[in-house]
Amino acid sequence: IELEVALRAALADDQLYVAYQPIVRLETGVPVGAEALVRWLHPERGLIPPMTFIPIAEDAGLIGSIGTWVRKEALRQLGVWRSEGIVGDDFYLSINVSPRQLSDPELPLIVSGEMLRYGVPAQCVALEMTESVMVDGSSVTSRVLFELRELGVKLLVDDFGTGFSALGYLRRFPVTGVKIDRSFVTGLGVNVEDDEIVRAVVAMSHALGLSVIAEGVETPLQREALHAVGVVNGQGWLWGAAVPAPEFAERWRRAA
Ligand code: G
Ligand code: G
Ligand code: MN
Ligand code: NA
Repeated sequence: IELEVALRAALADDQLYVAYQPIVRLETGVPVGAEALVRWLHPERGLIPPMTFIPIAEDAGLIGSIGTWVRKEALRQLGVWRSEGIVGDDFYLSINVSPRQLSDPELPLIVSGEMLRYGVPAQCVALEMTESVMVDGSSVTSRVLFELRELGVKLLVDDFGTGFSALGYLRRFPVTGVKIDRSFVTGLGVNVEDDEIVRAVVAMSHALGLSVIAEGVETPLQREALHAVGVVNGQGWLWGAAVPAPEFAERWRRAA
C-alpha cells in the first residue's frame, strides 16, 4: 500500500523514465531495434526494479496509466530519433504491454493515433506480451490483437517457453515473433538440454513463420550457439544493458 501511494506520486512527479536496450543482429552486433523498459527512480530509495512495481501497478489499477505513459514516451522518443536521423526505417521499438492494456477495446485506435502523431510507421513498432495474454485472454483481447496486427504492428511473445502452456495459441493469434526467455539462453553451449530446447523452439518458430529473438545473451559462446541453430537476432548485456535515451542515441547513433 505504501509503495502504491508512492507509485501514484511517481507518475505525477516525473519519477519514471524509459530505458532502451538494443536488439541486434547476432552476426554483426548492429541494432535492428530496441526494447523500451520502464524505470522508477524513487527520490529516497533509488532505482526500484519493474519486477517490484509492475505487479503493484497491476493490482492497484495503475498499469493502464503507467503503460500509457511508457508507450507515449517511447513512441515520442522514436519519432525524435527518426527525425534526427539517429535511426532509420528498419529500426523498431519494442514496448511491453500488460494483459490489462490489451483488454481495452480502444487500444488499437489509440496506438494508431500516437503513431500518426509522432510520425512512426506501424512496422517500426512491436508490442511484447506474455503468453498468458493469449491463453487467458477474452474475446475482446483477441479482437484487440487482430486489430493491432492489421495496423501493421509486430506482436511478440515475451519470456517464451516459461509459460508451460500448449502452443496452439501461436496459430490462433496473429503473433509475429517470439522472444526466447533468458533462462534457456544461460546454459547454451554448456548444457546440452538448453541447446536442444532452443533448437526445437527455433525450428518450430521458423516453420510457423515467426521471428526469433534470444534474450539475456551475455557471452560470445551463447551468441555462437544461437547463431549455429539459426537465431538471427539477440538482446543482452553482451551488446548493452538498457540505458536512458541520450546514452542510447550517443552509443548507437551511427550504427542503427
Ligand atoms: O529489464 P528489466 O529488469 O527492467 O525488466 C523486467 C521486466 O519488467 C521485463 O521483463 C518486463 O516484462 C517488465 N517491464 C519493463 N517495462 C515494462 C513496461 O513498460 N510495461 C510492462 N507491462 N512491463 C514492463
Ligand atoms: O521483458 P523482459 O522481462 O524480458 O525484460 C528483460 C529483462 O532482462 C530486464 O529486466 C533486463 O534488465 C534484463 N536483462 C537484459 N539483458 C540481460 C542479460 O544479458 N542478462 C541478464 N541476466 N538480464 C538481462
Ligand atoms: Mn520484454
Ligand atoms: Na523477456
